[in-house]
Amino acid sequence: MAHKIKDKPASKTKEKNKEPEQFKVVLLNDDYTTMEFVVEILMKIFHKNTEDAFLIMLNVHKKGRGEVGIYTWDIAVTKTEQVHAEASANQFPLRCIIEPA
Ligand code: TYC
Repeated sequence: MAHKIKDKPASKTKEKNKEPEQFKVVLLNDDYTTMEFVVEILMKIFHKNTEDAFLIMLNVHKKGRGEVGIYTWDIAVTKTEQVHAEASANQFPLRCIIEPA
């Protein structure tokens, strides 16, 4: 597999009686993925409305990276894999990464 997602990092805090750990999905800019495709991905996979999807896409385009949402580990991994699968299927290099929230 070309880009295997790393294992969940060890928790720094005791998990007993705590809310589940949260992780950021961070979208990365590139020069080849179309703005339209990024907006579509944000709507389809992250359930953003048209306006929010456009603003997130533009922020990533200008700044190089940007937070898309905060999720539990399993959901963050699933969404990241969905983005990479859709991007590959459409021959775009679009990537996102997972970071502790
Ligand atoms: N930079 C891309 C372009 O100019 C658009 C883009 C935005 C790509 C956000 C990736 O995560 C991204 N076509």
